[in-house]
Amino acid sequence: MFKSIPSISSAKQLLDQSIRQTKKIKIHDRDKRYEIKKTVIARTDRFISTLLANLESYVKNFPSIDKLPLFYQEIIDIKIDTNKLKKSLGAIDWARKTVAMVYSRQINSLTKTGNIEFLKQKQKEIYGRVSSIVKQVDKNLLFLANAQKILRAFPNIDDGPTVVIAGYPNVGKSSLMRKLSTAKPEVAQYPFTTKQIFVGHMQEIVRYEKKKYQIIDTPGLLDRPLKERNTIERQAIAALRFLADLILFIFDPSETSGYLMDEQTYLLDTIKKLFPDLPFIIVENKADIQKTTSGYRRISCTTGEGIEELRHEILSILKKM
Ligand SMILES: Nc1nc2c(ncn2[C@@H]2O[C@H](COP(=O)(O)OP(=O)(O)OP(=O)(O)O)[C@@H](O)[C@H]2O)c(=O)[nH]1
Ligand SMILES: [Mg+2]
Repeated sequence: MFKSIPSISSAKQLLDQSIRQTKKIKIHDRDKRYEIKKTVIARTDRFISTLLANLESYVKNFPSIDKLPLFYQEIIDIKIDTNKLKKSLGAIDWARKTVAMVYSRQINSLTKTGNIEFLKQKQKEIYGRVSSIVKQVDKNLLFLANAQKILRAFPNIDDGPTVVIAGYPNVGKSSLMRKLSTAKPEVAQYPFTTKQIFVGHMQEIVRYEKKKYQIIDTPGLLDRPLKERNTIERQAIAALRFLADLILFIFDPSETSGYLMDEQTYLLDTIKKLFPDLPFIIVENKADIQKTTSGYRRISCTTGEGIEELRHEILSILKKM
């Protein structure tokens, strides 16, 4: 999705890179003075054009945030900060325009003069002014470099039928994802192991035709108001809000997760209120160590109990989407 964004250099790297491009340039002329003049002009030109091409490619290859699917817009705001991202892109564009303007104003004095000392002095002046413009946006370049790394690591999401797994931390969401799909998110015995959403797929052959459904593992949620939620939890809410056609809610009645059933039940009620129009499948995991009489489907990611029946139920709902 965001693979075309180039990696972003710092101001110093950009300037060094652009200078390096000029080093090998040498224009030959029988007249020594002309030779020097043409070489200085060609080098300055290459320095500026390399710089402008880089700055332009940064701005052009960043996606227009407002045109992205809502889920990506929300995740960008959570993980990067949309306002700061827009400001940084604006600053880079300002630098590009300002460099181009400075150069277009100075280029005449380079071409018109016959005085070599003056020419070299002018070239130095242009390099100095341009360098200070680029250095002014160094912090913006740094911000974009970090944003680019985050964006490139984003999973690809399609708009096909999607089930989103939700529940308290440590209840076995990622373990279930590993059972139901080919994706292999990390599983560990502490809360908030999963820090971002993971995308996997479930497949089914219907009359010789392969059908693919999306399954999404999310970070754990605590039962608390949205504004108190941390950036990890907010990603789970964004997945539920923008991607889910079906919510698969997992309880851990063994409470080995560290969370009481009461808390988990409150969370389910909260999520049901947030998404009243979505279908839910509610399961109790860790049936190998705790059995209840609640009547919810019991599964165990450890022994595999109930997993195939659950797969069947998920597919039968997604198939109708
Ligand atoms: N006994 C038992 N343990 C399980 C079962 N499923 C998961 N676990 C264990 O529960 C712990 C948490 O599992 P995860 O799959 O990482 O849980 P999670 O909900 O993804 O956790 P977060 O990503 O932190 O929200 C791990 O130690 C798992 O081995 C199960 O069916 N039975
Ligand atoms: Mg997890």
